[in-house]
Amino acid sequence: MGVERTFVAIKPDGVQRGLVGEILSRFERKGFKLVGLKEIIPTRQLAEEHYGVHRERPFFEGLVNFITSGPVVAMVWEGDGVVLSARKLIGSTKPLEAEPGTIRGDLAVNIGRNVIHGSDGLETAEFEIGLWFESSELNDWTPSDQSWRIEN
Ligand code: DAT
Ligand code: MG
Repeated sequence: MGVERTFVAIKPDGVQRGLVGEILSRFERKGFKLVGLKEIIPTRQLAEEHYGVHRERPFFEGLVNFITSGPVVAMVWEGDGVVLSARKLIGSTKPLEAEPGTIRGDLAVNIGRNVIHGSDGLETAEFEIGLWFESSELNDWTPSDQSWRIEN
């Protein structure tokens, strides 16, 4: 699979509902490494670029209004196969169809308030990380327990 990085964002509903710690801990417990983290209220321009593929969809305006309505917790997570795995942890776009055990399956009901975003592929991840973060905001680091997990 190989080491990857993905962009994950807790949307304004997740922040307003006090779910930041709950969501961060799911990625930590899974075993992924946090390499970037900040809280920002996105500008309209950032939101429109981020959701550019949905520009022609009827929900686009509402989506941009919502994502710019308050603080978003933006993150970059690193690990083996993290792009696809993060999408699995997050669950289906429609929270009522998301499996229990996933973030959306456990914590949301409304498609327009589905708590969290995760990049849908490697190329998207690269684009979104570059859009939301300066490279100086991302940290290369080695968890101190990493060697304990390697048999030698
Ligand atoms: P995902 O966030 O799972 O990648 P997406 O890229 O298809 O889903 O859509 C981006 C966001 O847009 C999604 O998280 C919530 C919103 N959205 C998607 N489809 C919608 C719809 N039919 N009505 C309202 N909001 C929608
Ligand atoms: Mg998407």
